[in-house]
Amino acid sequence: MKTQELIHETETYSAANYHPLPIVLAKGEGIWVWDVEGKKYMDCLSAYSALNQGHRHPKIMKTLIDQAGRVTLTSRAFHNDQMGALLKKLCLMSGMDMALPMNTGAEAVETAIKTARKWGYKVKGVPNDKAEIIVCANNFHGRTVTIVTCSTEHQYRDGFGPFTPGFKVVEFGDASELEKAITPNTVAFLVEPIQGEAGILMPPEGYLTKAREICTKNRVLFIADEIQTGLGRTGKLFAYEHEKNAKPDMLIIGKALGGGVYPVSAVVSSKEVLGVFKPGDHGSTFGGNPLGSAVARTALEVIVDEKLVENSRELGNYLLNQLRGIPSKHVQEVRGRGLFIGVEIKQSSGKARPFCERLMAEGLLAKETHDQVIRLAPPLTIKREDIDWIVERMKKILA
Ligand code: IF1
Repeated sequence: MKTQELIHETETYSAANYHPLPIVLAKGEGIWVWDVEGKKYMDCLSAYSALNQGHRHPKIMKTLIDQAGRVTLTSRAFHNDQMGALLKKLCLMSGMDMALPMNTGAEAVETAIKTARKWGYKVKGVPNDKAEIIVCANNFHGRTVTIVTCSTEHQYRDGFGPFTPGFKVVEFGDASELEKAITPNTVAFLVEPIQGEAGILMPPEGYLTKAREICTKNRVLFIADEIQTGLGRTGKLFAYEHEKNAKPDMLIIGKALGGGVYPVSAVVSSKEVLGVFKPGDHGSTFGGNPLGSAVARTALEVIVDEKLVENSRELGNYLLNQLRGIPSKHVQEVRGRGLFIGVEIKQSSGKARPFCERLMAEGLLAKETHDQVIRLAPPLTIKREDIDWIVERMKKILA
């Protein structure tokens, strides 16, 4: 079957909750993918940063196959011989004490919300059912009912009520608004260190440090959703490290933790915070399973061994500078950190999607975000000559 037939089949049987570019992928390797017609493309979306290690990284594939030959799923009713080593590595890398493994990002965010509430009642002493969590306007934390409660995007909430009480929204980047929103019942402030879906928005310098300070002063948990920004994407292992003294109380990690093969997510925190859980309080059939745990441990090893964080920082700076040097009347702004880059198209030049379609015709896959922004986020295994390849194509479509 070729492209049109496959798209027709998908559109017939799939709920229409996506509007993909008209391309059907059949193979991936490293930073490259191939469609069913055999045409080769560079993947500059990396499955929304879930493919930081590239497609089918050989070390990760070896772990996947080796572990599949032993045991894949045990449930948490029994211990398995892989989960502990993953969580230990995750804690050592993030400077935390304990982790709680889940599968998808949304589940990890839900877990963080439950943890913060439980901590609020058991440790901080908030009266029952009064816990408040502060989130930011234009956030993206996932798609569950509770998480879309936090969303300020009409479409993400429309038709999905009634919603979960206990959330307050403040402007992203405004620390004084955060401070004013805090009450004695506030248990947490949940934030993306760089807002991804909102269009790769960096907060004003010092915002995270200030937010950390305000949270400490008011005994509010500072929670960073690093599902998209973590594990090297922004040129640091975690994006909060771009600021001084901004270490969160809780880190939410997902996407690239699964090495591009398997959904693995986790909440990582201190003993005081994750220590609130007792057996039976929370769980997941697949969370912490041996196949995912083995894959995730190798996924982390690849990030360290292949210096992907450093590569992201270096080549991200290089790409940012090259893009800024492209003369074009269509570009409003080029911004980003590491290999997490947004090229904002001027309103007067139309939307970003036609630009992404032209990039696709040039063999470069990128997805627009929020109408005006072309997002460039290739696998962190990318090399300098591949960056030059991107720049050539960007020059062509922005001319
Ligand atoms: C979709 C966006 C990216 C996330 C952060 C939690 C989650 C995500 C910071 C939930 C997921 C995704 C999901 C995907 C598109 C995508 C996305 F444009 F919608 F915002 F990446 F930029 N926190 N992000 O970015 O993780 O449950 O999906 O594993 O189509 O919804 P998940």
